[in-house]
Amino acid sequence: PELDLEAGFDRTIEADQRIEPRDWMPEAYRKTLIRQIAQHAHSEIIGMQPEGNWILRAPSLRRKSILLAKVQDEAGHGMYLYAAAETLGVDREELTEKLIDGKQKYSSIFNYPTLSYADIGVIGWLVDGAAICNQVPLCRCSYGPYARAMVRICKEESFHQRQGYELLLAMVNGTDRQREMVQESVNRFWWPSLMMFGPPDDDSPNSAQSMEWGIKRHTNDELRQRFVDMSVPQAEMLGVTLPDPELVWNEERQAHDYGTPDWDEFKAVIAGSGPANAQRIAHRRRAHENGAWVREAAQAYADKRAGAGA
Ligand code: FAQ
Repeated sequence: PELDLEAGFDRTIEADQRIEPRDWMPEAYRKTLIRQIAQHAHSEIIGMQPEGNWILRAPSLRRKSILLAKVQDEAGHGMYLYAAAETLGVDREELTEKLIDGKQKYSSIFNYPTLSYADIGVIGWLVDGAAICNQVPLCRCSYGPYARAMVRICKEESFHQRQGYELLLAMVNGTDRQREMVQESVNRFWWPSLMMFGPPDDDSPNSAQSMEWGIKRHTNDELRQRFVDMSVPQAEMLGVTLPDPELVWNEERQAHDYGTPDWDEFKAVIAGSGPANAQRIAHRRRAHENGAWVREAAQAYADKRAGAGA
């Protein structure tokens, strides 16, 4: 019977249809999805911190309400994604524990500090831009609940990218000092944004299997290339320079050649020693501990209702 089930799973993948929570799936497929969705959910939640850092210092009421809305959206994305992970038989409490114990990863990008308000624009433009490039193909992921969560998330990410670009347009049309702030921020965020796509293909242990299963639809390097090609004309519009002397249009490939990200830095950051790793996890742990009373109260209420119903 296991063989029949496996053949059924293979047929569903082959036909490019969706696997749903109650369907049989290989344990390794389940494990890979839990790993990727949990990492994605944690990224949304930890990703609230770098921008949240500027809410109280936004330069106007308008900027503040935009930023508040964006950061709240990230919380929502984290919630959908934890819910998608829960359909695979794990629970959110367990995933949160793994995050704050450093046993599950979150995106490398959120381990860099936000040093000026220009960073809010650059994160929207480059970080949300990279997220969209990576996530639009995930709307066709073979696992139904993850694919469906991605549809709404991608729509909201598009709004995030536009708000970032709009902020940058305002700044580059402002004073020399504002233009310098934008360039300085682009210099810091460009390379870490390229690293969001993961290690190069020849050093990406999960890609081949995830592509076979229709979880990933493109390799890390394919999506990174797409992002570079998309960002170059946007940088020109803003009048900023991308900090890569090797960045040049390649007529033959009909794509840009670009330099090599510092993969040693990437490895250090995902191993936990990036500029802000310790601070991000400590903050998340504190928030989790301070929220214990809410979880206890919700549990007590649920128990009371269950008791009343019995
Ligand atoms: N950071 O074999 P691969 C957002 C790990 S967007 C940290 O290539 P895979 C929106 C990888 O987990 C950011 N770790 O792995 C937002 C694996 O380690 P493991 C979140 C990374 O899974 C914007 C190892 O390296 N988006 O949050 C990274 O096939 C603004 C080997 O790598 C997603 O998570 C990295 N950059 O491909 C929020 C998208 N790259 O687990 C707030 C969904 C790789 O074996 C503000 N995820 N690793 O110990 C994916 O598409 C994939 O998981 C990849 C990695 C492409 C990230």
